[in-house]
Amino acid sequence: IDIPALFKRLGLDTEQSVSGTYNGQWVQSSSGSTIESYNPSTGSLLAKVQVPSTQDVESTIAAAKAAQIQLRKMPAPQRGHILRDIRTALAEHVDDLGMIITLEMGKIKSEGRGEVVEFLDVADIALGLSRQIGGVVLPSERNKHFMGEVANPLGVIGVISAFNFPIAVFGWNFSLAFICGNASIWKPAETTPLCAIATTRIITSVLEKHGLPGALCSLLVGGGDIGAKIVADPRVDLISFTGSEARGKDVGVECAKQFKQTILELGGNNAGIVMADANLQLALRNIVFSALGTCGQRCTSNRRLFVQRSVIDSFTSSLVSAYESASKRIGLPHQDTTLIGPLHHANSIKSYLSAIEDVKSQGGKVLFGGRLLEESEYSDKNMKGGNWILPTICRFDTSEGIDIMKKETFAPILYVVPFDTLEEAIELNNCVAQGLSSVLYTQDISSMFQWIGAEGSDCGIINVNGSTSGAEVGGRFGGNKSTGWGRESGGDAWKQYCRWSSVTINWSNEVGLAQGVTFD
Ligand code: UN1
Repeated sequence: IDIPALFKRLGLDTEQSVSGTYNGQWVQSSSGSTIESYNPSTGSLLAKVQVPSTQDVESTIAAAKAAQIQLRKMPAPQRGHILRDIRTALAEHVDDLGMIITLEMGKIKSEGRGEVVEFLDVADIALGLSRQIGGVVLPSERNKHFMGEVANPLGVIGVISAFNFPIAVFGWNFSLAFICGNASIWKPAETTPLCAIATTRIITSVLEKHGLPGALCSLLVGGGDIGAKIVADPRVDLISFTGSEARGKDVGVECAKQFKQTILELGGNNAGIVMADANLQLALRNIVFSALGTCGQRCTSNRRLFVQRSVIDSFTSSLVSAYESASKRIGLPHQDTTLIGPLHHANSIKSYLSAIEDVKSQGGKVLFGGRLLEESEYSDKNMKGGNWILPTICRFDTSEGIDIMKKETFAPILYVVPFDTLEEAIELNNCVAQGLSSVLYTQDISSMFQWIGAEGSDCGIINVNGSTSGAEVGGRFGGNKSTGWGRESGGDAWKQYCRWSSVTINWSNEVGLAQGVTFD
């Protein structure tokens, strides 16, 4: 990658420390502290970004609030037109934005670009919705009374996003929040600030061209302490948080104390179930994608795999062969031939290695991987200094009492376990705290319907013969149980960004009381 040229095209001037605060203007912070962005593939420093001071946070929230008061006056279809221009500007930079994701997060080129496309796709949905958001008109039981619902803007939306989808998840929230008439304040992961700065630059230049305040798309780059300030501030009306269950719990509790709305997208511990009657080749291809894609660092990555006993041995050996060939394509993520990039952070290596230790001490067998990639195995000398590991398959004979399988480890570790009946496999799918995504491989129609029904998967996302990851934007995205219950992206997720009111208008000259009450 020609990094200086890429930075230049995205307006990133990284000669000195870069501002990480945008609130209508890029603020040179007086905090004196910076965070550093590293390339996970090489370990090299990409940029230093200034962390906002308490005063910067304060002025940013105030600016977002003032900007929202201006936006809420604008009819939603006009907001849609502006979003269309934002979409066009982002689409013009789709390859460069994809590449900055590849550079800073470490996902492969096709997945980096795909993530930007995910933003564009949600912008398409939001543009259409800008002419459709609203409530229903209801029949009143009273004479000459009108009843209905109105969806007004909610206010200021705090979006706290994770490193693994450093642009798309903000894009989902921003697009819907914007057409619903809200301002957003984005606190990205502290390890992916450049993705956020580049995206903010593009969006705000369009807002400004339309004479709107850039603070409608405010940015505060920093760590958990900055996020906590946004969460604690009463001027922020909704927090959309993506991250760990532990952090999510703190966010949820703080918001509950203030009766503040939340969208939480927390841990996933996603399972696949392979029935003996499945198209096994199709299952294999899908599992390889969902277990290895983004190097196992999607919330939707396939982590647990239950295989019917009669086919488990042959299926597992095909899986091991597939991992062997995929591992020959571990490499720098911007190269076309690469399938598997690095782990995003050096800390992820620690959790990967400690999970492998737990697998061994809890009776699991490592069938493939389970170690760091050695320097002699690097396909490019520039990989030195990066976070390189081998994707891993572990086999357990039972999942009972295996604590490591209850936990989401953000790395490509797949646990394979046998089962006998579909009911047992569904029970295994549902027995963890998390409930994000799931998939069943079968060709049997009754199994499919059982899987999607009341006695089936308890996850927010249910697939058949597809993969746990790679959901389309049209569906509501999110999970149940400890994943957090919130929904983003498609379906009726937009409703969460509105202030809903039931409206009754008496257009007669009589007092009309409901429920047959008289009060004369
Ligand atoms: C995430 O991992 O937080 O379904 C989002 C998927 C993507 C989004 C993942 N469309 O894998």
